[in-house]
Amino acid sequence: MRYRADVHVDDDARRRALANDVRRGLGAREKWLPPKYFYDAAGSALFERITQLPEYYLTRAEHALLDVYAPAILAASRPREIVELGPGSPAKVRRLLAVLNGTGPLARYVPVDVDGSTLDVAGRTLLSEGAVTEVYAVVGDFEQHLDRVPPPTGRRLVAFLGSTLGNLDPPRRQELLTAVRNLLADDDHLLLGIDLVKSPCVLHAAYDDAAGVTAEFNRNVLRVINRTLAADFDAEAFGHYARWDAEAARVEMHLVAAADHTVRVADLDLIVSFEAGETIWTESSYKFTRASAEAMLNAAQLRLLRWDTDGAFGLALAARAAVGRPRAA
Ligand code: SAH
Ligand code: AVI
Repeated sequence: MRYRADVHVDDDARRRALANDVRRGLGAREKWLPPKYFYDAAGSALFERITQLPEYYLTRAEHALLDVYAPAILAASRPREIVELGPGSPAKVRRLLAVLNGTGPLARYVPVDVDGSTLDVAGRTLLSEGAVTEVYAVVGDFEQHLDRVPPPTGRRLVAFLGSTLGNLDPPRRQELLTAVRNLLADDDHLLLGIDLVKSPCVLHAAYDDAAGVTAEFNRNVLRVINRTLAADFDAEAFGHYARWDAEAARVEMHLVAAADHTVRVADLDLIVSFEAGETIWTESSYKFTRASAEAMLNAAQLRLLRWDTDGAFGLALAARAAVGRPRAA
């Protein structure tokens, strides 16, 4: 059993979750949709194109940091298994494995992602390259299914890269970090990749690229709703809008209706009305400083051990904080 996939989000579960979120999000006065629905096969491919755009510095910066600091990070964490949340492609874990493989292949790689097709490709590629001995893929939602991560085979490193944590609002990311902490024993570590607060122009360009790939990625959520719930969105009737909110430290992505119109979501028996200029808020991408990252980790009973940065992006290595035990009477 070198490759195993446990599927906790099948097509049916995905459809039910999307139906709920569409009812709630598109029924709200200020319309919204959660960003996890961007990632069907087409959306994941669009995201891969985003990572290669000149304006989208995040992936390049994180790869460069991993190339320089992976040896020190791995010397500090010495994992036998890596649990990776939202890996998408195997490009980043491969950078960690390249360093580890001096000491033999990793015993187990446990990727957790809603997009099972990318997990399949990534897992089988890593096995065929001999970089890992076993892959246990968890096809699930990392906000709901972390309890399905199998018991550890040895010292564990949980990797959450690409600043995907920044796509969650503060209460939800605290919840997630607390759940991640529960995956860690005293000797285990979390490697968190997060994007940093910087010039608004740089941030804005990264989320509104000249070639329009991010706009297509944004519209993809409408295509997912059309296909899954028999809706009749005309994706081209929505513009792409990105804005930096300095106070909240987040880039927001919205879809903007070009004209008054209605959309029918047949499977939900739902009609949604749009006025010209009305938006659907589809994603937040929170940005951090070293101080805000450390405070967030501490609030989840995690302590920062290393902070590696190029000024644009940060890699935080953390472990469980010692929790004070009640004194014996
Ligand atoms: N870590 C990669 C990919 C980031 S794209 C990188 O840094 O480039 C975000 C990934 O997270 C996608 O593969 C998407 O399918 C996954 N994802 C997003 N929300 C998720 C959720 N709630 N549960 C599980 N996976 C999720
Ligand atoms: C996956 N996530 C961290 C990306 C981000 O930067 O927030 C998704 C993305 N949205 C627009 N471009 C890329």
